[in-house]
Amino acid sequence: MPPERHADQSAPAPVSPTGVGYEGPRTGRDPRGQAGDVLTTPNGVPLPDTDHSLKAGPRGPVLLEDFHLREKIMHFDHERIPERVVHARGAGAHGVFTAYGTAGKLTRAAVLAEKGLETPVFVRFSTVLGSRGSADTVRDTRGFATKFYTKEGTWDLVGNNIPVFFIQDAIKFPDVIHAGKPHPDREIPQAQSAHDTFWDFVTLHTEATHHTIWNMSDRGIPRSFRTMEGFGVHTFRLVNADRQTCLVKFHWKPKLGVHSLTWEEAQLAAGFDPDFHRRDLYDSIENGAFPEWELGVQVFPDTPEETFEGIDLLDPTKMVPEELAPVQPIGKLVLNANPTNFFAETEQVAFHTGHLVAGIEGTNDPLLQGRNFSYLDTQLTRLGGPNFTQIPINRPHAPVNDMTRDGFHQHAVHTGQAPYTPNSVDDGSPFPAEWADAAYIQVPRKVSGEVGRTAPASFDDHYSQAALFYASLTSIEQQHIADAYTFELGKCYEQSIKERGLAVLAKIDTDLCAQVAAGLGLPAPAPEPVEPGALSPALRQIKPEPFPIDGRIVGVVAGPGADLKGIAKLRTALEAEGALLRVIAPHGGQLVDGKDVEIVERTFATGRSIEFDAIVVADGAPKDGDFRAVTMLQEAFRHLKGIGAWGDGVEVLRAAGIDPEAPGVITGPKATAAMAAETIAALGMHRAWDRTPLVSNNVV
Ligand code: HDD
Repeated sequence: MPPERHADQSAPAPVSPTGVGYEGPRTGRDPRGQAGDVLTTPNGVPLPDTDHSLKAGPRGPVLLEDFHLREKIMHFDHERIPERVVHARGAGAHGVFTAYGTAGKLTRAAVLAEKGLETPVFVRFSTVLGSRGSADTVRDTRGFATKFYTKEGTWDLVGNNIPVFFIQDAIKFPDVIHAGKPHPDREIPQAQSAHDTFWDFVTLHTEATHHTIWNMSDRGIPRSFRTMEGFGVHTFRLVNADRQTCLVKFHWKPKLGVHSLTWEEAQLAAGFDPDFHRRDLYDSIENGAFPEWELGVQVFPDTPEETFEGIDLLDPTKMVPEELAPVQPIGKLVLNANPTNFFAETEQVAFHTGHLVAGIEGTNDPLLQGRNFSYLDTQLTRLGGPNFTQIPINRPHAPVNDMTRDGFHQHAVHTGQAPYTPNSVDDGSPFPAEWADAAYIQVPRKVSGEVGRTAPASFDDHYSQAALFYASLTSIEQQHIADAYTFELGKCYEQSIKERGLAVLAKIDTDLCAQVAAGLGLPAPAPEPVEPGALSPALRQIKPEPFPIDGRIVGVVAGPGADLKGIAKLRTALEAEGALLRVIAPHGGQLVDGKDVEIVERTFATGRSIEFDAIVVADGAPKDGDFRAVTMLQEAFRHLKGIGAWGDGVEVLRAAGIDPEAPGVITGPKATAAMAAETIAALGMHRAWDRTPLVSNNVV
């Protein structure tokens, strides 16, 4: 069930960006407006005027007695709160998690174990390095944080779209972030890893190698939040009703498959639509194309060594290939409602790795243990005090009966006289919970060891899984990695940093190292590749099978005189599959042909290839060679998108230098059902990968 929505949340009126659909000024109450008829102060005092300050005569000085002026400006002056120290840029949505019941043997946490149980959730996706106003499509890791409002209290799964992390011990977190954030003197570059300090750190601190190669892969530039995998990264411990334990790694698998932008698309989007991912999430939910993921677990026996097939489960720079431990589906997440207010929900939501419920525990992963401190601590500055669990978006959906009191922004009016235990004054309440209901009780485990700033020997292997990742990918994905390293190291100024970057690559793959060295114009160091072990094809995101196309967008280039009946036919076929069609024309407004009418949703001025997953030219589209239309088509071709044309639209393709016989180009005399089916098939494959040899290097 979608969460109940206040009137403010109703979808915007269907007015096109070009003004079509506008029916004149609204009459009556706008359902999206604030509730209440009369303007008041924050204290509820009705106001006749909020446009003029109180003055001694029209040209006179403003009077100190203008309470309204002072209150209004005072509040405005304090509207901003500190942005998150990392993951400042994000977008969120409400949804529902439904357990399949398949985890019943593993955990007593009802949220995962109880078949069919629906738990409300709020999810926030983010980039890591950029500020709140930075672009969505930069190369970076993405955050994937889920707050489960379970009946037994709140559980937060604070993950990323990459299964491993840069560091093995939380004590290094300030270092890696200081290196990745903009340089402290000039505060540039914004939201980028392509600069000296980042590469300085990751080439000196080589445990970052594995995460870095994932960032350089297509995972660093997702097509959409909806097409990202999510990972809990750490190993967690599940406890069942019989107090038996197992170790697990959490995986979110997107229904639409894992897909990425091309590098050129990512760069174009950062300029043409810096809100690219945020918009996609919002629009797809408004369009009813609800983003969906399956939650799965890799399950490992809880042995004293805490290893699986030789892989140290406490090392967050290591993953476990799915071929060794398949991901077992345990539930489904559907995001079905946008926030009502960005600040109140997306900005104020506070996640915490220590928010665990009965049946789910952490492990001794030193990165996780440090996080368990940081996520509480950071909210004190960000949300201004210790009572942030009382902010509406953070409120548990379980009864709260704690003994914390007072503090800044205390909203509860606590009753009783004895916020301590044991007590007799309040009849001894609250009473300790039964084991079956309670969390934060460890299944007894022995702890021993010499105190020291140390790490296990297995943490010294920094390269084998980076080599495994690279070796497991398709040659197209490998090429993208080589291009990304060449770009990023090429942006560094220090020669020694580039050389160290190559020395790291020499351990991952000889050919990769040689390619990057050639791109940098430096000699390749002597190869010393480590053994990658058995390959893991599950790591590939280019797959042979098609994925659903919900929310994918096809742009149709048209204009006065275009075949509107053909456009309508194509739209019907696409909408039946959950995709959308947008008409692109030289000017805004409508295209009319007798009774047929098409609303122009993008003009040659406002449209750009990046927002379309395929572009089709209609019969009768303009043939004046408008460079904007030509650019759009050429970009779509370069980015391996589905391209189509019917009737004399094919001439427009030819004039743009596009060979109608090229792979992934769909043409025909009319907009037939067969043509629509081919377009749908092309969208399902995400890109026409076999066109790759025809397009120039370093852009896709
Ligand atoms: Fe973190 C935010 C994910 C390591 C300290 N982190 C934050 C968010 C995500 C992650 C998704 C954004 C939450 C939101 O949307 O509000 N972080 C991770 C993952 C990590 C990781 C997957 C490694 C596996 N983080 C990590 C370490 C530390 C932190 C080692 C500190 C020792 N992270 C923070 C933080 C943030 C945060 C400073 C900033 C804002 C916030 O927590 O609420 O506490």
